[in-house]
Amino acid sequence: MSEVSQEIKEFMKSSIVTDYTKDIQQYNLGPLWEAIPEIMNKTPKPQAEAYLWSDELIKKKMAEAAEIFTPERGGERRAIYFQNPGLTYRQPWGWASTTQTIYAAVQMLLPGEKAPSHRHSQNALRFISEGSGAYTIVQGQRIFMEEGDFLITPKNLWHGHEHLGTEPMIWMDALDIPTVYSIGGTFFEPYEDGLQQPNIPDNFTEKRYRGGMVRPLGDDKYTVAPLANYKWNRTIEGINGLMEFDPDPHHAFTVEYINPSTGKSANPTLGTRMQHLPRGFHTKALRHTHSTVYQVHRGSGHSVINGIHFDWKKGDYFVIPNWAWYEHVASEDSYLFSVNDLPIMDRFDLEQEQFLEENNGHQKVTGEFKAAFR
Ligand code: 1HN
Repeated sequence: MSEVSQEIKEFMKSSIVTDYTKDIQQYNLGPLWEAIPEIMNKTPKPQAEAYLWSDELIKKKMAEAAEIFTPERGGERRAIYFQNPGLTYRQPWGWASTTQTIYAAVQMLLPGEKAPSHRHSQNALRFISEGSGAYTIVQGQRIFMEEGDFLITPKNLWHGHEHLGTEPMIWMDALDIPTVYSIGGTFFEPYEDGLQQPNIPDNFTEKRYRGGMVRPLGDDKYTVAPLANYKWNRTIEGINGLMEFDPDPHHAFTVEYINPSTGKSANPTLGTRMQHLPRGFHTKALRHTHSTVYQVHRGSGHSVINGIHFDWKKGDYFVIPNWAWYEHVASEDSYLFSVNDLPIMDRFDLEQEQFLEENNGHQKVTGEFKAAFR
């Protein structure tokens, strides 16, 4: 914007302008001259903030929730979601998501519990933090889940869960709820009969893709979930292969989960990655249009996000907002699972990326984040 003269600045503050602004607002009309500086940022200025929720806090609150709620009593899923403090109570619909586009939560299912089937127009995914012996049933296919597995439930597929094992199961959920809500595309339907019964073999898609990069004939046609469960042992194989070569300076050793029929992101609107940072590795800083929610799957270290130091360890969750500078440092061998909205940015052709040049690609640290219950 060009320089505004002192005379114009004073005029804009005069009662002629402020009275007029007030006047038109009575008729549900908005003054663009007030709105422009608020909404036309030179670069993305998200309301979502960098934030971290500690493993201790999540475990404590989940244990309390387990005393109070069951999936039958108090809702369909025992899930606690991450409310970004920058978004809390500011969203027009009165609830806060984790980033502008992503809802992320922790869900716990106890032995013997069932979560009834339903379907919705949001795309969903799960990353398993702890436990085994529970299955999710997606369109009649029981998919057994184990630590480190990544599962997708793209939009409109019936899905429910049941725990046949003996230890609590804890996983991360992520959905594109805020995106679908804000564009007016929300549909939700409970299954009429509780938990859907199986009608195809257990772990069907996982078996069909056991070979990895060989694809069953006919699967070149797009389907939403040709592979529904990306097993940890296959993900780690992919990372171990990369580790035979030099790490990427900004991403170390990172793989993306993809749909084998298209090569695009496993979920249509949510990108997902597993990143390995060897002990002592320090990535160079970058920023990009898309936002990211991380779960520390293994290890410990810290990230610097817009100059603020965030310590993290196994079980913590943290948010990198749109266009925030960030870099990661591992104190131990670490594995970070992450969910991003890059497919949405790509769909709108909004993605941009920058690498920090100065100071050998490292930010100045100006403060430290203190997590609750660390
Ligand atoms: C959902 O279907 C699940 O299937 C988890 O476990 C969280 C949040 C909002 C709407 C649907 C699940 C959800 C959800």
